Amino acid sequence: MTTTKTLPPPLPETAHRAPPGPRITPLRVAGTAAVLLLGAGALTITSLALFTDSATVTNNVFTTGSVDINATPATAVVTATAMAPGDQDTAPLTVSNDGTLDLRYAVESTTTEDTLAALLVLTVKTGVTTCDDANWSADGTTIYSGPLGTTGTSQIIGDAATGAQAGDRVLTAGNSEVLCINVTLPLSTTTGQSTTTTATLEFLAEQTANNP
Ligand SMILES: [Ca+2]
Repeated sequence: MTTTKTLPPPLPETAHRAPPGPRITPLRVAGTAAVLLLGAGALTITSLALFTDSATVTNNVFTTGSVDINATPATAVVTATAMAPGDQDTAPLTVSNDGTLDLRYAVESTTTEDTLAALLVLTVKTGVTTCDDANWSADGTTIYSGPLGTTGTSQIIGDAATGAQAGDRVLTAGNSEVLCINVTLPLSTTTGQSTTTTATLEFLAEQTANNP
């Protein structure tokens, strides 16, 4: 008796491979990363779960002060036309510290020409009881007496340079003082007929604080 063994057919090629596992795709990688991130987030939330407290300091306010000087009247405090030697004009000028800081000020005068400006005598006084032509010379303290000014600007009172110089005048915040202004064409004048000059007085103020 002849026995014939029939071998089973060979397995197909694919049968030797490991069974298919989860396939790694980009979508699966992203999902894994998201899970890891969620885990880290959970850890952070856990670490904040402590007793804490804080304190604040409010209303730390700073405000700057101001230097504000004004002179009144602001125009034509003294004027004269057709002057003859011996003529004069006199009027009060109020200088005010309208700022919140103490100040010191200086005064400069600039004229439109130099000939008549050199002939006219400007006198500035403080403490004059009656500031008019008839009475200005009777009392008070002279703080300037000299030419009306120059085209190149002349120092009249004090010095506008930073700091305290001789003649600088101090005005505390909110206060004012009256200057008596007189301009005279001296009786001895022999030149300068038919001449006009215009003077501009400039009041220059600076803070006194931290400015010796
Ligand atoms: Ca000064």
